[in-house]
Amino acid sequence: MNVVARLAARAPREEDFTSPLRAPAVSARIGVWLAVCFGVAFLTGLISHLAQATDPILGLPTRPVWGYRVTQGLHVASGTAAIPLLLVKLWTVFPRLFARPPAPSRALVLHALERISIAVLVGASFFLLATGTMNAAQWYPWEFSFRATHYAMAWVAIGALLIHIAVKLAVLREELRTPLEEPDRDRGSAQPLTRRGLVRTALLAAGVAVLTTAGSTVPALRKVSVFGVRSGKGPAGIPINKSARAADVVATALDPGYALVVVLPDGTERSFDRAALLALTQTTASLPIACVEGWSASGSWTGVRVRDLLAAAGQGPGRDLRIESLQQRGPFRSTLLPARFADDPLTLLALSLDGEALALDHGYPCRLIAPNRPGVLQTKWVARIEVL
Ligand SMILES: Nc1nc2c(c(=O)[nH]1)N[C@H]1C(S)=C(S)[C@@H](COP(=O)(O)O)O[C@H]1N2
Ligand SMILES: [Mo]
Repeated sequence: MNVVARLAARAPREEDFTSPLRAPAVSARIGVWLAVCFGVAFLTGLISHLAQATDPILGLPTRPVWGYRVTQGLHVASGTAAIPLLLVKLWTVFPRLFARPPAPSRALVLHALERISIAVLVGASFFLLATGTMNAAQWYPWEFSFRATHYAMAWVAIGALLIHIAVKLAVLREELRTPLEEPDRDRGSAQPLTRRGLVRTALLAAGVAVLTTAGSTVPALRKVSVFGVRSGKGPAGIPINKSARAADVVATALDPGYALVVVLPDGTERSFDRAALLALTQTTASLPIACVEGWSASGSWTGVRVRDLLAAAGQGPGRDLRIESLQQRGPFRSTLLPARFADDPLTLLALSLDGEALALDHGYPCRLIAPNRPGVLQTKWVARIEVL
């Protein structure tokens, strides 16, 4: 016998796994919940990806102001809920790994194709849930671009999921109609957990996973969200992602010679020091910072409307803007502000937060804050605004 044949003879068989909890009726029910979580995560992920598009035509509308806060909160919550569901689902179908393939025939080809689509689905799902969780925890032990890779993998996962659902649709329908408990099940069985109990436990675990993390975005859950990252810490109760020190802007932000430069399309430059910004009409807006990582917090920001600043510099509305930070390095030092955001009455260059001068870590001397815009685009320590 060759090595492969010997190993195959020693490997367990599908029939060797005897737990009555591993029933297709259980897999089907958990699968439905899992599909709901994946569907929500996929759609909200598309919204997030669109919101960060570099083309000003794409991207989100400016209302509702809390839109991205809700969609991104849902994105992270549905991904989090999917983790225990996926683990339980995989446990219920684990013995299928040891099913012996059919003899070479058309059936074998179909079998192989189905197995490959499942391998892709499971691999992509693990990748998405793991990298998403690590991103929410701000841990990037990889070299690739998180956003591009997570996005590409989402298409792989959703494609494999649709194939999987299509292949299993008949079985799924049938199993969802099958009662969870076996009718002849001995009431006094030694098995401590019933199938219904397993499904409930999986859903409960998903609920607990969400409740213990969602406080990062739902203030009412803060006390129970023991795993919530960045909940309510930081000046004015708004967390800090990148500190002034980490961005290496402490000296330039505190420099008494600081002035914001507005560059007009003809190349002329207008400078505004902080006193000049404070002398312009001040507007207050209550707007959230909603980070892609799923945390969010609302603040009362006061400062100059971007459109008022442009008017003071002699520039009318309708133009896309490039916003640049004092920060010299890093992907978030510069962002594009499409015209619809620039012209919006709620888009501010904030000078203060909750009635106090902006903290250095929140972007002093001034930071961008716009409605329904991902946190990653709310540029801090603004140095230069270029009219495009
Ligand atoms: N210049 C600059 N602005 C930035 C960032 C940055 O790294 N550099 N981080 C962004 C991210 S990812 C978020 S979520 C918000 C957080 O703002 P806060 O630290 O004031 O809460 O700032 C954004 N603005
Ligand atoms: Mo962020």
